[in-house]
Amino acid sequence: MRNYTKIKDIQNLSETIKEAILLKMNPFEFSELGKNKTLVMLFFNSSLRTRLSTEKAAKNLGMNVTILNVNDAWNLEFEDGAIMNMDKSEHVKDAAQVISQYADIIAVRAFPSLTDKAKDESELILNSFKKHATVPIINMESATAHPLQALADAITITELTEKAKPKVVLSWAPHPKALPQAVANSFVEMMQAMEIDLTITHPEGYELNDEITKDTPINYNQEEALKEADFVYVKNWSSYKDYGKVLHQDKNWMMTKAKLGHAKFMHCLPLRRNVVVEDAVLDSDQSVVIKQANNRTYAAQVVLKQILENL
Ligand code: AN0
Ligand code: CP
Repeated sequence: MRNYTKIKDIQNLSETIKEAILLKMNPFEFSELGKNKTLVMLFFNSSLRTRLSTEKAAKNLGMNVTILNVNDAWNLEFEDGAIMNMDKSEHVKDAAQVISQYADIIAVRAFPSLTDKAKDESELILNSFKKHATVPIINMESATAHPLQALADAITITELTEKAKPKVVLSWAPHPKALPQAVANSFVEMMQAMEIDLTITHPEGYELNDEITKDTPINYNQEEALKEADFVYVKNWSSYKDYGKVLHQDKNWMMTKAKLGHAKFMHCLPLRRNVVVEDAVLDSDQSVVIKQANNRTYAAQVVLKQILENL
């Protein structure tokens, strides 16, 4: 693997999931592979899981890790040809090349604006690093995708399913703030690439990009969609059509124990308790959110391993 900016960068998904599960059983087996190699992680936004699990994964492979909260550095310009006489002190063209002098792999977290759809869809920040850095790039959640989360989710479902083709439902949840579509997008793409019977349920107006959902069934009736589900993945996202808007926060869409039935409950975290999902679900054995969070390490580790092997 050269870069991991999108799910399609995975050459063989089922083999990669198997490899991640093996790494989980023996995390230090390749502790020489990353020796004297450095991962630089750049954060334009907050993180708990991605930051800690990716650092842990890199260290399991023997790598050195340097983390930069980009707000602490110089304010970056991304526009080509900009006359930089305002507040931006350094161009990404220079910064990306400089960071490449210190890093063997660069990982980037950069959320969308949720105000400028075209700019967000151009993935300006992630793609600027991809263009100007001279080392591989890993996406730690960009404007439109969160492929490390989706890989951890794929590992989790693979570990926990007893069926050849489990039914998975992606169910929208209310949230007071406008959140990205990134987690939902990557989850849908990942489920489409697996032997999964996927249904999406959300209120009208919250349709995701149809270039991503393609022919995946969308049911506006949550109760109907949830019937016979083996896994229910709950996530809020803001409107894609009315870009970045919170159209409403209909409390009826919160996940409850009654609605969940016998399914396992999934969420990428962080989440707001008793807004997105009631305590009774999260505190029950049906919740697998902590397993998902644990698998973030092995998702990151298998990606780093495959990139290191290709350096
Ligand atoms: C972010 C999101 O929804 O994309 C990060 C999730 C991993 N969530 C929040 O900002 C609360
Ligand atoms: N799930 C996830 O990516 O969490 P963080 O935002 O805490 O990294």
